[in-house]
Amino acid sequence: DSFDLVIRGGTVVTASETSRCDVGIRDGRIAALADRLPTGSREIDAGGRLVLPGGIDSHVHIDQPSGDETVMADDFLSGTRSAAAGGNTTVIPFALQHKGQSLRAAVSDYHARAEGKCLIDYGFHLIVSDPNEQTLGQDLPALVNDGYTSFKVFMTYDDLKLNDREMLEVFDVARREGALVMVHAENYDAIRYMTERLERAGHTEPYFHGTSRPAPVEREATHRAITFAELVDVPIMIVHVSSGDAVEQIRWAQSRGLKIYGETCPQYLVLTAEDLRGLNMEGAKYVCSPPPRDPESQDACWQGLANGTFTTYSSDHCPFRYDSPAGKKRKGERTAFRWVPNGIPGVETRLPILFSEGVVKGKIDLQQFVALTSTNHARMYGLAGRKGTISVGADADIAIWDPELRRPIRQENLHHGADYTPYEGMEITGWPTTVIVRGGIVVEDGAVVGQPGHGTFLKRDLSPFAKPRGKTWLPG
Ligand code: DUC
Ligand code: ZN
Ligand code: ZN
Ligand code: ZN
Repeated sequence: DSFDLVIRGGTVVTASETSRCDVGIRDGRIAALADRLPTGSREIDAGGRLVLPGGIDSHVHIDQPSGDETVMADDFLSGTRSAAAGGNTTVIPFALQHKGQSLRAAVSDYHARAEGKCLIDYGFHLIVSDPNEQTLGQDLPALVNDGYTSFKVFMTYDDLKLNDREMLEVFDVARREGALVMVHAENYDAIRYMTERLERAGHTEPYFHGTSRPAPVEREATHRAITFAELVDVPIMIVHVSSGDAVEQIRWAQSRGLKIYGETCPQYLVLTAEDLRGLNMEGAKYVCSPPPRDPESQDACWQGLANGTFTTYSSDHCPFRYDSPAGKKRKGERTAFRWVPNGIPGVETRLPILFSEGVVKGKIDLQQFVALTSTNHARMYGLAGRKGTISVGADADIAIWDPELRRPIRQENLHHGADYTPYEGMEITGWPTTVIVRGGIVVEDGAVVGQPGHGTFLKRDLSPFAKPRGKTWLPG
């Protein structure tokens, strides 16, 4: 009954408390939490450091082809390497269904991409883009049953968007199966109209990406998604919320007793539309959707994190290389913002940014940090009990942090496949130094030492958050 590993003398933080104790690990699980545990086969001195549940990033895109010539900058090796270096022990990327493809084929495809490559544990959300009879009647229910208990729908993008009726149909299946729906809420037609007007006026630089999809575009779609969720009686998660307007919609829905959840991301806390300016195509480095907005929007997102409107804080890691025709810089005539792939890298910088800007600057406390970056993700996405906390019996997924380590974010120090970071030069206080996944050391004193294949696929339980209220407007 000795331990494989003992983490000694650190300050252990969970979503509910902070305490000084040793952590004893055996067979990949946390076996004991107490003062002065007996010696383990291996020991880590965590004196002066924080011992946190490993980060869970429930919104990342890895090795996700988009159907045109763009190529995502991370595969499952570099993506999970980068995630681990940033203090994460689990990621939940997406398995995207292309139109005309069966959902099952999409899932097999992503398993093949991930198999043997991951340094940390992973699950998959589904992206439903073709809600035909096969998808809704058979594949989706079967896959939910197989542990893919959440899926995303898009209200915009030519290749992905669902119309209102399709949204209702998909929501209805989610309610019946107990799955959690994630919604990308932006109004497709409004964006198209704005984009065409901007292009006619010659406004095609990356800066105008933001102008083409201002806050009302997000607010309207958020409200519409909430309305459908109420009609069908299904809980939904509004992902990557960027504006005070959308935060208000979510808060309004919550105050009416609806189960509407929200997620925000680092880019909405520390970037603004001004970052999309820049000579040549430099602004393309910041093109993501929804776009970064203004200081008032940043404040609203911070408030949403502090007051519980948001349940989760994720990266929306969606990396493209900047200096590449397969990435942000397209060749020939296709230099207008409409051709810039949407998405920015951030899985490695998510936690340090929230720690430094949030905890160190007093906007949130350590308990909130752990809840927003780990515990709530586990609860929201069916991993509670196994992941997201430091308690006896849970997987030994741990990040040891040096809360005083101060250094700037530099591309040269990151492990992702992108060739830039939108946060270059940002001063950060507090970095993860050692990361442990199911008892295996994946990052040691800042160096990635984990092995591809150590990360395993996670079948997830139904989310307790996805339980309907029991009040539907649906007939019959
Ligand atoms: N939505 C995402 O969730 N990620 C990247 C781009 C997008 O529109
Ligand atoms: Zn999205
Ligand atoms: Zn995303
Ligand atoms: Zn291993």
